[in-house]
Amino acid sequence: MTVSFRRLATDGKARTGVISTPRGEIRTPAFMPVGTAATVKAMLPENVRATGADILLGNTYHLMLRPTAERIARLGGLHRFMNWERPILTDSGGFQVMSLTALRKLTEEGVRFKSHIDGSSHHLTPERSMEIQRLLGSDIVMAFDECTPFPADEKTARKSMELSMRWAQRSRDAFGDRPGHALFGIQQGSVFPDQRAESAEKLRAIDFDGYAVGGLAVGEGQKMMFDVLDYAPNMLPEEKPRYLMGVGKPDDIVGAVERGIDMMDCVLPSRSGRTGQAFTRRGVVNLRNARHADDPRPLDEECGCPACRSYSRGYLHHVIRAQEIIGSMLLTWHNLHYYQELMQGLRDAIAAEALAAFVRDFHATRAEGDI
Ligand code: PRF
Ligand code: ZN
Repeated sequence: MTVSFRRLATDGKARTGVISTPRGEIRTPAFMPVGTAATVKAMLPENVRATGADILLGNTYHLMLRPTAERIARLGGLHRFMNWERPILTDSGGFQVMSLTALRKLTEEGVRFKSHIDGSSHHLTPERSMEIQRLLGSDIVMAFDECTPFPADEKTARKSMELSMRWAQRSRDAFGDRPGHALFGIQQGSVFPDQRAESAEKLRAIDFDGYAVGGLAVGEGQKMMFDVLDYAPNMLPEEKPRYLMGVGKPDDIVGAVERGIDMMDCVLPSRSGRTGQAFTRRGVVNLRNARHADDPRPLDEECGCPACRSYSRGYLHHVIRAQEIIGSMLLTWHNLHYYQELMQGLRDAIAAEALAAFVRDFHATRAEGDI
């Protein structure tokens, strides 16, 4: 069995469909919760599933350092290891090396770096990244790339993009033929349309099972990101899934889906849950705020998650302030539930060709800032 993408409906540039894998179907547009260290922090896998997630994201960088890909392979692969039998997409490691390590050296061959955990030395190359992602048993493997930092001048961006395209070919060659597993290429090119086009051309010539838009959400701001998303996804094959890496806030997700993106991942719902920030239809609620201390109402009256069904704002405020573990659990659950409901709303709206009305209502219901 192979990995395939079926588009079921479109509305403007937006698409809804299904990615089929031997480990199950992924409804698109899809939001992938981040399970960096073989866990979606503060959540049991069955609870992540209960929020509506079809697929998780894992990280080559973290897992190669601890507990190592070889150990995970010996223990039956990442799915068995973390008790998540559905699809897993793994990022290829380069992005995390560049954002998490202080000591690193980038060459044509790959990137040498020292672990942020124990200072040990490692060398990550396209070939080693493919090997690690194979040992993990990842269903969707990402090509090894360099996420071009922002801002970059045209010359620097071009050098970086061209390196990523040579690494994309090496990733393809090293990945080989693995039925049931998919390899996605990653478009770079910063904010330069001609470079995005050239990157897309190179990736199409190599031929991937899906294509990511990389190098965005790196400090350029939403307006500039949307400007790039107005043209970059169109350059990628229409019949393959398009994945926007590391995005984003709810309004980023809505804007990306309107522009033809099918998959996204972000630490925001899980990470901000642990600090007491909750996403709701009406906007962001910061439960650390003292005004919630005596509030008997639920976080969100319309939400069906455990945090909103069984607890008051006063209780959530207390457990977050007291740094009780259940505070992280409840707010992560709520945020992931909210994100997955948003994705279901987007899928339904696209299927009904009513995305414009959905987006209008989405923005009309939300307040700017803390509510
Ligand atoms: N490349 C890879 N992972 C990523 C990115 C990228 O460009 C981004 C950019 N937002 C997030 N994660 N491999
Ligand atoms: Zn809730």
